[in-house]
Amino acid sequence: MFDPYKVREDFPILKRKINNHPLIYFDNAATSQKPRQVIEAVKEFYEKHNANVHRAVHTLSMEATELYEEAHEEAAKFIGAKSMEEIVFVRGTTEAINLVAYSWGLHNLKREDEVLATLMEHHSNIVPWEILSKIKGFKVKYVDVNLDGTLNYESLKEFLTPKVKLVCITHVSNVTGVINDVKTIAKLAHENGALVLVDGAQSVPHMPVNVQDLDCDFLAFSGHKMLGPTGIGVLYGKREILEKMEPFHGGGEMIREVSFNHETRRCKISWNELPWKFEAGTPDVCGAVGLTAAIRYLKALGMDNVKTHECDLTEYALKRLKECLKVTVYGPYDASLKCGIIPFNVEGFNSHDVALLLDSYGIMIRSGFHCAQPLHQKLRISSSARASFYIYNTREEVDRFVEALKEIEQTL
Ligand code: C6P
Repeated sequence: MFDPYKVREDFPILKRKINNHPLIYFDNAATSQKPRQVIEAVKEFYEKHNANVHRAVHTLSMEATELYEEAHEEAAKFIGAKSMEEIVFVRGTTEAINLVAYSWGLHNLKREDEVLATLMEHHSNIVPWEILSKIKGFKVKYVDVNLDGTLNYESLKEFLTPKVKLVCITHVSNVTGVINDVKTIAKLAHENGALVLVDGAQSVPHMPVNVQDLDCDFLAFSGHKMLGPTGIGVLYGKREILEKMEPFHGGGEMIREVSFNHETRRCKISWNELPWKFEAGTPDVCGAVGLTAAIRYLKALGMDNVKTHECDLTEYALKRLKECLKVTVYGPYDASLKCGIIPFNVEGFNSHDVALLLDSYGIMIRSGFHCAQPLHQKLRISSSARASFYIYNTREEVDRFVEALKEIEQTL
């Protein structure tokens, strides 16, 4: 098991004071902080290796290309993909899901089909499907969620008819932290002839994830939530599915050949091999280098340890929050069912006011509906405050958070 106090030494930002208090960063579900190792990898790339990739034959371009391809290899190993051909670099989870919608959905979904999502999806796993359904005429249906924030598996079985061609499911809810049994869901979906797209934005940074074990067809995640830079993320897809898909964006790098026929005055285009077919234009090379450093950092800690640490903090926080008499916590109280995310409200306060008051104690949390409005509607609340933990958070910080909340409760 790692020592979170030692881990903290790698994160320069954690030395900051905010409003005269030591910074407590509890907004990790929105984005994580970055360790020195990632910051230095990015700096070193720009100082020593910066060039475009897959284009020139000069030394710098070869070095940058090697680093860029190595990042695909690292990401593939991290999630247990069979090869780097299954790893497409995108800007983040949102772009990864849009890629599936337009490269797969646009060409495979018909009017009579259905896409099955759930009421706990982040908007980025709802909106692309609703937009596409307007173009193609298929229906998007939503699996129900129980009042404790867990998925209603009976509702899932009810909705999973042969009309369903794709199941879109978040691995971990960004509001409640609830972990969904995506392995079982993938099995059920496949028995029914549907593909499975897993939104791994809140799982890949926090627990071991193996795509071959889950047997999902697609997995989307963002580098910035797992110690990496913003602007880089991953779409994993099974090779045989990616091979049959049309490209997403058109441009340089994603083609093998564009030949102009002088008689017809048209261009004939053939696509590049995987994964470059889906990576049009100059990619975020530096982001990829930062992602490699982030993955190596997490691997050195061990993803099982990351999960255990967060589970411990969550269990401790849930127990201590019971001392706050005006605080209502949403989602299950059993920390083993979830990752380190705790949504709550304080009686008499708007969630944004709670976040602002906590900020005056140097504590950063998120407030609002966290891009998951249908789930808030299901829980019959318009918004919530949300504390979310990561590898550098400590029980001591949870104590200060609870003490601050107790003082805030007294102000009304
Ligand atoms: N959730 C949060 O505060 P991007 O923005 O593309 O990196 O990730 C989108 C996304 C998709 N799915 C889930 C489950 C997510 O949690 C997120 C991002 C942040 O909860 C920002 S809204």
